[in-house]
Amino acid sequence: MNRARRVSPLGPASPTVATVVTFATVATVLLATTAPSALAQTVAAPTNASGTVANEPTPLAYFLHGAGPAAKPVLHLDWILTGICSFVCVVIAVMLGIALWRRRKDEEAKAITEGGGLNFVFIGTGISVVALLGIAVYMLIVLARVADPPHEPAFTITVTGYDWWWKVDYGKGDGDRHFTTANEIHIPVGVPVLVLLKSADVIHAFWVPQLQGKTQAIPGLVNRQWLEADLPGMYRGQCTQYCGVQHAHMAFEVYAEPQAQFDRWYAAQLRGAPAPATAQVSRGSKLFDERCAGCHTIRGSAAAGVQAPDLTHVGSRRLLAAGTLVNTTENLMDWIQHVQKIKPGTLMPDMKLTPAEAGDLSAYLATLR
Ligand code: HEC
Ligand SMILES: [Cu+2]
Repeated sequence: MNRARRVSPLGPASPTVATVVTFATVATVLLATTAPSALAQTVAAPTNASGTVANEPTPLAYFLHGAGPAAKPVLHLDWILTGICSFVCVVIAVMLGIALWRRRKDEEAKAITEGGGLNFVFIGTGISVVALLGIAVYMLIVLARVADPPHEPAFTITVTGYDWWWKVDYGKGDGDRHFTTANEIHIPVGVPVLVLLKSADVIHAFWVPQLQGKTQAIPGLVNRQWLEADLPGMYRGQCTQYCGVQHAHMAFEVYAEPQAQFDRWYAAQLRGAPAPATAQVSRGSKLFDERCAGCHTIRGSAAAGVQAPDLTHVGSRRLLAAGTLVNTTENLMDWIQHVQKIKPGTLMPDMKLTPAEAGDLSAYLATLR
C-alpha cells in the first residue's frame, strides 16, 4: 500500500500567517486596554469623603499601566517579553500541530534513519540563543535606565519594614521637619523622592508596582530606591518578600499629590496631637498612656513607644493595620479589641476594654486627625 503523503490543506506559508495574525491580535488587545483614557481612569484614584477610593487599581493593573519614569521602561519590557514568549508558544503549537497532522504511519516511522531533521535543531538553537542574548541585553539596559532618577530627588524618606507594617520617616535628621507615620506615603507629583529602605526584623521587600520595581529591606543594611509618579493618584504597594504569617497584610499606599496639597499634608503631619478638650477625651488619653503607650507614640502626649505605628495622625490614614481594614470608627474600635481575630499573629495583643473605656478611647482617637 503506497498512499500519497498527506499534505496540509493550508499550504506551506500558512503557519507563519497564522502566527503573525495571533501575535497582532494579542498586541492590539494590549494596546487597546492601555489607551490614555483607560490609564487616567485606573491610576487617578482620589479619596472621596467616605474614605473609599474610586477605581481602586486591580492587582494586575501594573501590567497595563505604569505611572512614572521608572515604571514605563519596565512596562515596555514586560510587554515585549510577553510578546516574545507568546510568539514562541504559538510557533511551537503550530509546529506541533503540523507534526501531528502529517504524522507518519506506523510502518513508515520505523524507516526513519538516524540524523534526519537535525537542521531544525541547529536552526532552533541558533534562534533561541540570539533571542535570549538580545533579551538579556535589553533587560540590562532597562535596569540601568531605572537605577537612578532622571534628576535630583526632591527629598529623602526612610521606610522601615516591621512584622507586619511599614514605618515611614520624613525629614529624618532635619530637626523640626521630621515626623513619623505608617503605611501611607505621600509624594508630590512629577518629582523623584529618594527612599532609604531598612528592616527592623526580617527581610521584607518594598514594591509599588505601578511606580517602581521591587527592592529588599534587609536588617542591618540600607537599600535605596526612588519613587516618582507622573499623574496624581493612589498607587498601592505591597511587601513582596515572604516575612511571616501576616505577610499578605503588609500593604501600603502611595499618594501622589500636587505640590500645594502635599505641602498642606506635610504641615499637618508635623503638628502634634491637640491637648484633650473634654473630660471624656482626657480620660481616653490617660487610658492610652496606661495601656498603649508602651508600644505607640502620640506626639504632643506622653506616649512615646517605638515598636508600633505612630498614631499622632492615625485618623488621617485611609486604611488601618497595613491595608487590612478601611479606617472607620467601628473598624478602629473593632481592631483594638479583636486584633488577633482580624490579623492573627500580629504583634499587638487584643485590648480588653469595658464599654465605658472603649467610649473614652474612641473619643480620644477621634481627635487624632
Ligand atoms: C504590645 C505592643 C502594642 C500595644 C500594647 C498596643 N499596640 Fe497597637 N499596634 C501594635 C503593633 C505592632 C501594630 C501594627 C500591627 C500590624 O499592622 O501588623 C499596632 C497597630 C495599631 C493600630 C493601627 C495603626 C495603623 O497605622 O494602621 C492602631 C489604631 C492601634 N494599634 C491602636 C492601639 C491602641 C488604642 C492600643 C491600646 C489600647 C494599642 N494599640 C496597644 C502594637 C501594640
Ligand atoms: Cu513582608
